Amino acid sequence: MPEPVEFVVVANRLPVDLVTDDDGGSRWQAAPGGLVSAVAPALAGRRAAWVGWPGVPDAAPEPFADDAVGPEVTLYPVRLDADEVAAHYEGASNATLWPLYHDLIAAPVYDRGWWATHRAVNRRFAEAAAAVAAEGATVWVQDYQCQLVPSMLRELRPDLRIGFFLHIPFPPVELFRQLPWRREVVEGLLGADLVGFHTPGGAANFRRLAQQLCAAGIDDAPIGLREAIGEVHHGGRTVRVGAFPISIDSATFARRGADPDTAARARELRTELGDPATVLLGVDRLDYTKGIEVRLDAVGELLDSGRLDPRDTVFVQVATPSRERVDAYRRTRERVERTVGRINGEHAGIGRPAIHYVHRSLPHDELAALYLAADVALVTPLRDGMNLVAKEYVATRPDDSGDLVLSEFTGAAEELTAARLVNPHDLDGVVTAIADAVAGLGSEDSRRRMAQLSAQVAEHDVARWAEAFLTALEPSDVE
Ligand code: ADQ
Repeated sequence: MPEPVEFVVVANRLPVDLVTDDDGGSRWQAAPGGLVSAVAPALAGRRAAWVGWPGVPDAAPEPFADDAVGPEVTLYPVRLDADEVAAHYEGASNATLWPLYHDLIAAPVYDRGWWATHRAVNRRFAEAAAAVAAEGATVWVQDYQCQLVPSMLRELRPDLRIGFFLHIPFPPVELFRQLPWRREVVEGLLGADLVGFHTPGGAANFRRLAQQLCAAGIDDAPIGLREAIGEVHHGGRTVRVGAFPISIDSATFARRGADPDTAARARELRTELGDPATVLLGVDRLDYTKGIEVRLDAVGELLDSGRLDPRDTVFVQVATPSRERVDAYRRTRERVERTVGRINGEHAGIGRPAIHYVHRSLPHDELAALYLAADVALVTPLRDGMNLVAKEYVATRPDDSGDLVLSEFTGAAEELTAARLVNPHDLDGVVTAIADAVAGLGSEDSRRRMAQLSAQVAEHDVARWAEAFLTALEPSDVE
């Protein structure tokens, strides 16, 4: 067993996934998604540990290091068997909590068996973290799959400094109260010294909830919470609650965008797309929260009405496969692919699709070239904690060209106020915003707004996010 360390990250997944190749051999591959790209830079140069599941059932490799986070970070795989993956990950995390926290876009399933497993898996994560943390170490617990870990870990190791960050929205109290295990979740989170959310609204929802569970006596045995600004007092401890909007490594994206190789690849991509006048782009995990269908419908209407001409406009939608064993995801994929097929059937010329649909993950460089090649990025989630793609698009473009259509229901919209903000439920509004973005390309107005967005993202990068969170997690003088 390697030496205990001063800094531990706990997340449902390790930053690398164990993948099996066609020849039966296995290797580690960088895990997809926003969490890893945000948390990994905070570990740079620290002797640290990362506790998480390696992404496949039954795998229990020894602790190891990987280039994804550097040689100083020991990765501790937590073994989950196939039933636990089904109940904790696909069930309680992705079919209960995910839809509940994203405003019930899909109906949450409340299954007691799933929850019992979810609890057991959270305990396993807490035990693994307790085993690797040095006396008085800082442990940073990540996201909705691990909300019970803070209180379990505090019970095992009261000496630790524990932070928790939620990467998805925290819902309004009226929705959260549906959860049969609501009290357990709130108490789980209150095991932390600091609970962080993307937006002030999420933090306020949580504080109100913690207060209500006590003051309104909703549960049989109120847990005695008292709210102060940014704080909840619970069990003789003070838990800080705040907003820490996450971001990206803006300089790295800017560097990629300014690289002549990226520019050359972007030109090549436009040629491959048939040299259209306008390229629209969407990049998402294929998730029902991302509003992929909203933008497909909007682009479809613009093509139907002739306001966009398929001979000079193409829409590239990159959709990374995600949670494919969860029913709602399978249905979303079917709907998206049917709609792409219908629009192409009606508008594509032979050998010239109106919509290019890519259902796989792309390497960083290719993604950067796409960001550069695209005139307008369409980011239209029905609900999203932050949305890093919006920030990546803005940060990659070196010359303030382009435009961003951004849903009001993303955390990013609270910071990127110079984007063309849309209500994704208002199809007419989305149609108009896309048409205006295309018509306004190259205008003084779009350059001014892109410059504003670019400055915002450059200044508020992920290092600043991590530093703000970890500084707030340090013990204060008044404690
Ligand atoms: P996600 O729901 O995964 O993250 P997002 O913030 O957009 O959503 O991050 C996705 C990441 O995956 C981006 O870095 C993007 O570049 C990458 N990606 C997406 N599709 C890709 C593809 N086809 N190929 C390669 N890379 C791809 C969750 C929350 C968000 C929150 C983040 C971070 O749902 O609201 O912003 O965590 O907290």
